Amino acid sequence: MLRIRVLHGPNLNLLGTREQSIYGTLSLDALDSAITKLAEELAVKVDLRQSNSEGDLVTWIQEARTRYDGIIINPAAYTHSSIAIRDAIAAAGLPTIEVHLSNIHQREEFRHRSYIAGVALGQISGFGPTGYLLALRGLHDHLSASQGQKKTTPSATSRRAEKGTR
Ligand code: CA2
Repeated sequence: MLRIRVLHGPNLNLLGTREQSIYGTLSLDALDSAITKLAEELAVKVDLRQSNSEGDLVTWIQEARTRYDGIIINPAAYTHSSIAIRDAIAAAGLPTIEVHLSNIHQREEFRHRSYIAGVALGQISGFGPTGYLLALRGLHDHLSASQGQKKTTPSATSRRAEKGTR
């Protein structure tokens, strides 16, 4: 079973309570329920967490390296400032999808730059809560394809072993 860690950054605990014209009316709990429902359909184990602290996010990304197959993260405002989160994602070496509810490229100039995009498998921005579901499907397909390849494409070492050569 594929395991995916989903991380929500600072202030996303306020979803549905304020700034509804930008971030919509869905609460974080309702968003997590929608993600969990799709994960069940895809037979993916998801672990969902939110923190307002950069350190928590870094720790959870580090932990994911040995316990999960991929990460979905909305780093919220840390997208535009956190080299620590970028470095943690690069060090974890897991396929990671960056999600934003709003289209960050249509908003203020300071939101156009993402420190995360350069180490992410991809970025989804502007689709609201659906963005997380697109990310889950995309990461599921990516991981299934790469795991399938591992099973069907023998490594050079195993090819040599089969042939009895070195
Ligand atoms: O569009 C996104 O998902 C963002 O990551 C959201 C961040 C923002 O700093 C990024 O530029 C884009 C802000 C999250 C704050 O969420 C709130 C939700 C409800 C009420 C207030 C803030």
